[in-house]
Amino acid sequence: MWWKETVIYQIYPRSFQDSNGDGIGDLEGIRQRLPYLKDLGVGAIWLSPFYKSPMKDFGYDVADYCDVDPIFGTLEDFDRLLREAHALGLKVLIDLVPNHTSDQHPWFLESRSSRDNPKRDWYIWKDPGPDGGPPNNWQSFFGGPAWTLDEHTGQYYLHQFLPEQPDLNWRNPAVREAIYEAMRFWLRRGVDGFRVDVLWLLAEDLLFRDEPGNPDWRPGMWDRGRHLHLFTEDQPETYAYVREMRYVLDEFSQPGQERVMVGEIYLPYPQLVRYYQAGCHLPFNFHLIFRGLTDWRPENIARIVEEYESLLTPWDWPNWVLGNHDQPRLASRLGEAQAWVAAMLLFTLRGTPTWYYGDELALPNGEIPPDRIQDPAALRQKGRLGEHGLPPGRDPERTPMPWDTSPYAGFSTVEPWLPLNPDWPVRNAAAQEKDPKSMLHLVKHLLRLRQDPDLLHGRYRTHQAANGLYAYFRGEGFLIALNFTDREKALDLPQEGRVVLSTHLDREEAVGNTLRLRPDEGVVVRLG
Ligand code: TEU
Ligand code: CA
Repeated sequence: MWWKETVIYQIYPRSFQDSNGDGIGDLEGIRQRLPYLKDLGVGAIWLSPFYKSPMKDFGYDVADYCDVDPIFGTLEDFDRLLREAHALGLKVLIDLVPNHTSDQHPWFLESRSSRDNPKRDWYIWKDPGPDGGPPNNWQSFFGGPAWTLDEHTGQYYLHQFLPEQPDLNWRNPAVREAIYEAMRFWLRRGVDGFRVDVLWLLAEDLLFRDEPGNPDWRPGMWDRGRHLHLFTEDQPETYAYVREMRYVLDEFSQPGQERVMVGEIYLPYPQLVRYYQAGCHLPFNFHLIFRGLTDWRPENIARIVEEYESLLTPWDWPNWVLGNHDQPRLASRLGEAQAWVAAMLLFTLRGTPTWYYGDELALPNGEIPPDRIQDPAALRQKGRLGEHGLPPGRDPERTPMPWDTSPYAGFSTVEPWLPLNPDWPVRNAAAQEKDPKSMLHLVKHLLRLRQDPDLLHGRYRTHQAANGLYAYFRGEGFLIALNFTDREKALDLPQEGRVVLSTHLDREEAVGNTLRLRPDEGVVVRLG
């Protein structure tokens, strides 16, 4: 099945390629860069939202599920992009944002117009609490209460994110059918599936109970962390909604042409894997992001991999992620040398990897002057979403793709919406293309190598996870050895083999019973 053998490349449309000189990336820009993606060797692209939107959360506030925002182009531009991607053999996933709409969506404008409007029940309205304040203690992801009072009708509406992103009422079958119709609109156009935004937040507790306090919360942490989310996350009803979405996808699926659902789900493994059973093809596994990159040691990474592998049934296909538009850049979290090692890890684990645009250049976090901050999450709450010592908000990981040394790095002809990485004159795709020892070339080599059936489908088995070294087998044919340190290491091999790829891109050679690894080196060994 294609989605088990592909690599998904995430594009943040605002930041990939501007084609009309307004400093903001667009669909036509992405189309022009398809050859780059084909040459890189990825098999699918996922586009973050490009729907009509007031852009309060840069497209995650949708005002029309069935149209393209003029900033990004037109429906014709989309169709052309899809057609050309398919002609190159690239699948296209788009971002579905079913949990909430924009407050400017016609559904919400109707819903808020009066208490007896037929669309009132499409959103979640509640009377004020006994003290006249919000109905309960639920907090938004972006700071402050998850409730905003609508003066005109005297009730509060729920929003897990910005007040400009009211939550839809998923218990209402008419709401569900409206979202499924939007899915069909894009499936008929030919999209290969959806990355579904905040899939684990679709339902909330029907009794609207207060959430219990989080004993680990300290002042200065994000508001959302004040409570344990027993009533706003991962409610049992959600599984039924996931199943219904899967039925919609299956209406349009044929063998070899499955339309797939990739679910954004930040949950511990035991809860995460239940989404497989509900029908989600790939519930995003973010554990390397939130437990791995924060504690980058072989013992820890091996535990993250083994726990996951042990919970999957033969029907569940694994997947791995190292970065996205909500998380600091990989290269800034690990340092460039270990980012290369992490790339080798991601592309040689069992399962479908998702790669964030620019990470193939080891793009660092952008430096955002205070007067150029764009991310609403950063503007609403100081510090980062829950983490310490990291840059404010999500702009640093959303800076424009540096293509070459022409003005504005070939991204645009004017100053881009976010600043380029300061080192763009040397760190750009064209420069790395010319340098056979660049990270770009490492990624290309890894993507070609992983076409081998053992790397695609062979089972995973840990060989060693100690002393700064992490080594594992894939199938019968491969051993991957990763040096997490900046010191030389040696590893005993169970059998002889051949180094077929080093992260240093400078050796291919036979190895006997001892494998020597240089500082920050990872290697793929073909056994036998
Ligand atoms: O993200 C949901 C989400 O949980 C993150 O914003 C989370 O708060 C952050 O990763 C913590 O570091 C999705 C989208 O990916 C995000 O861009 C949107 O802002 C959000 O939903 C609302 O649609
Ligand atoms: Ca543009």
